[in-house]
Amino acid sequence: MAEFQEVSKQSGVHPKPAGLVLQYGTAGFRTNAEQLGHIMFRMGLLATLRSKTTKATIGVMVTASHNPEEDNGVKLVDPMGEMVTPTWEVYATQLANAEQEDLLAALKDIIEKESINMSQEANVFVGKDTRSSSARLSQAVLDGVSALGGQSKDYGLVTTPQLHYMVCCQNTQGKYGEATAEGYYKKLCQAFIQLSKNASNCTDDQKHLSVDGANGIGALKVREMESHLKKELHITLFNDGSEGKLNHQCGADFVKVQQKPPAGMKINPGERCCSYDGDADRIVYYYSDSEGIFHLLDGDKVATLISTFLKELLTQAGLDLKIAVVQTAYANGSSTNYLENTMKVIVRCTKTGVKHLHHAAQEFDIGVYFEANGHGTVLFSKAAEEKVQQLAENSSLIDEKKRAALLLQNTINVINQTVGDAISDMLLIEAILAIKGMTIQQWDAIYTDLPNRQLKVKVSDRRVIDTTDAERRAVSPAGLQEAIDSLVKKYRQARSFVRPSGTEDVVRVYAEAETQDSADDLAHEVSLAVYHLAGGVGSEPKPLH
Ligand code: 16G
Ligand code: MG
Repeated sequence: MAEFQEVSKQSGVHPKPAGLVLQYGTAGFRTNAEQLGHIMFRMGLLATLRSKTTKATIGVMVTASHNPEEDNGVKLVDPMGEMVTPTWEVYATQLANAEQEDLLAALKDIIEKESINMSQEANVFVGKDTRSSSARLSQAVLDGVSALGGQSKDYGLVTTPQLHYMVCCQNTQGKYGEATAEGYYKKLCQAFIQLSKNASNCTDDQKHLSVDGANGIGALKVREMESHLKKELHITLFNDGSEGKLNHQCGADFVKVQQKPPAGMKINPGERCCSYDGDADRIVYYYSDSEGIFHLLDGDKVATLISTFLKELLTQAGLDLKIAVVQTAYANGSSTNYLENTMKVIVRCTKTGVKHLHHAAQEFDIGVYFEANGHGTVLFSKAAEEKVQQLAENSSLIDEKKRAALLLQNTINVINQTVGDAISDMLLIEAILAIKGMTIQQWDAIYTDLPNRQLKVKVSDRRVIDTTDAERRAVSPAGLQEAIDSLVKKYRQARSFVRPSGTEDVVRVYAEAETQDSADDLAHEVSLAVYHLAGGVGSEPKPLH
């Protein structure tokens, strides 16, 4: 067929190394950048098909998030700015792994299965992070789109959530916002400034925030946004990419995993600091106290702050909307306990990975979802947005109700509802702290995290571990869950679970308990159980102490 001639020709420019097999993981393909040329070209093809079948614009983001600079990756964005639907993740893997001579057959197979009308027009938005390989790889995506006759728009350097935002704006005909960087900054910053007007007596000190940009795209974009903030927030930017290496000893992942401040950042005691990850879809906060002790406020603390704020506003506005917090098994037990028993909000637990949390959050009027690692946002249902809007426009309201309705309206506008967004989350958090007149120490004191430990165990095939109950219980291999249960019983306030990683060839072990020593011991003992019952390779896991 003539329409595939260009595909054949161009695919020769981006050949697949024979035998190479890659999976569309939890959040797309991710590996060393040298291996990704063919993947990018093929994801350009796939996005074009997805666009034809949805009759909407599709996004393709070239990034490997918090991974090292040498890696790269790609994720597909569906019409409303959400992650691509699971059936198409399967197509992505099939297309990516078809040997060079089988590519057209694999492509035609998808066209047939989805009954795609090839004369339908296609539009694809492409974005990339700051990695040195990203320019070449995003060009390969663009080649894929044009090989199938699709139209593309290259947004160049953008954060992952910015690309999600653009896709949603485009497919809602501008109802969600204007599909430009300028439109994004204007919408978020205007809402932030409106929110900030409700902060009384905010001093310059309280308006100050230190940001670790992970030497990545988030740093560039926060700088671009600064003029829109009209001095309502004073940002000191560290790790802005001018010297350091992307994600190297900095960024949200480093800070969360190492539980220490990033390199390259000057921290004064008590000062509010935050870190983005390499594509700015995750954020964590932290501070150092007067004794120099480091305190991390992770995604669970963020979810608690935001949901407390929203719940108070709903009460003040007299709105009866169902609010829930969605977490994963990694959420600290103290956060779940506080949310359920003190705040009395509905809490849901899903499997790891943003798509699962996002999906669960959609079931409520207001769904606040955060992974402990800092990835999350707030979703408002159409009905909830309308109710808030009506209330905000109601001129006969008494002051307190009106104020609450307007705060809710601006919260809806400041938060990027398409996906977790470090910049947007930061603006909402900063506004809430200012409005509540709360210091980071007071925020941290809402509840105290249970000490916890995460470990990795190498096994010969991590697929032998199968889990249920949102990854909180192992159903295979036989005996593993029983072993974990009896180990957990030895410690107070203890909990532990294991799951195969979706991004690395390891089994992850999580344990929490009343003291750090107990959490460490439990994590080690559970690692040993995994090693012995699930085919551990290499030497036996060593105790931490
Ligand atoms: C991906 C996910 C993240 C999840 C992590 C788990 C997205 C955008 N990212 O980075 O949400 O926490 O994988 O990794 O969904 P793991 O399976 O290796 O533990
Ligand atoms: Mg990321």
